[in-house]
Amino acid sequence: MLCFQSRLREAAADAVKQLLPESADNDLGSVCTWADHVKFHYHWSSALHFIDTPDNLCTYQYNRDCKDEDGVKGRCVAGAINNYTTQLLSYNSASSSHSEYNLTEALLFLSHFIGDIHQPLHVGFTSDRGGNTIDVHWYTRKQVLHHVWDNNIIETAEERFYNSNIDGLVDAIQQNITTDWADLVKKWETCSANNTACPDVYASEGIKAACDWAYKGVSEGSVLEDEYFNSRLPIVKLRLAQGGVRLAATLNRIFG
Ligand code: DCM
Ligand code: DCM
Ligand code: ZN
Repeated sequence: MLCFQSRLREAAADAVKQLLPESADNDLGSVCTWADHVKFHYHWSSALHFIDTPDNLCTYQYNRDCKDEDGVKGRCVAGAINNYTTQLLSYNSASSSHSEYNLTEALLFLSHFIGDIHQPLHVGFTSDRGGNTIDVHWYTRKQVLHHVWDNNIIETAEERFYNSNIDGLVDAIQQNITTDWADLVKKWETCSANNTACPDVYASEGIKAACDWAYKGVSEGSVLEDEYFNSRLPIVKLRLAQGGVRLAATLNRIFG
């Protein structure tokens, strides 16, 4: 999960500084995994990390797909992004010092969920739970496909190309953002008029990427190695970059 704090304008940077817990030492990246740690404690939040879409359709629709197992509306990562964005907008109002919401938690959830919605298999098919029930081998290791996309591709890239250092990968992505992808970045940052957050756009891209790259060519028991790794790593880098850029752009809109 990337949080390009350096892309924040002054107003957003100040608000983030105010809202972050002391222990974060003004580093948004250091708390981006908090939402995963509280899944067990805040049980209601575990359904907010993903969207299940109908098997094999490769499309996403908020009204159809954004609900939990009991059919409660908005209980998915897109709904959560909208909800925490709305909560954080109350920071700007005069009563911000006693908002009815916990805006620190709202910031940590929003930062994490904008990352998650960009992970291809976090917008996946229903029956395989976003690749969680598809057993594969990552080279020689047993793994589920979901974990390959959340962790293994990133970790293998770190080991092979960046001396096992996550900062190396992050720097490479930052570098791409300011050079090769500079024109694209402007498009990533924009959100439709009057909208502060655009999770439906990200979710639609996500299920397309899941179909075109994550699920494609994979079946139960597949052995995934160099061919899969080399062809999918660019997608992983692109989605990490989009997630980071869009988080910063969203925070700039919220606090701007
Ligand atoms: N997940 C998902 N789609 C689902 C269920 C879970 O994308 N239908 C994600 C959330 C976690 C990971 O998969 O990142 C593992 O979930 P769990 O611990 O609930 O099995
Ligand atoms: N991740 C990362 N570096 C790693 C492993 C994972 O940045 N070495 C990120 C990718 C996903 C997130 O962690 O955005 C996985 O989150 P979750 O557990 O919610 O699927
Ligand atoms: Zn998550």
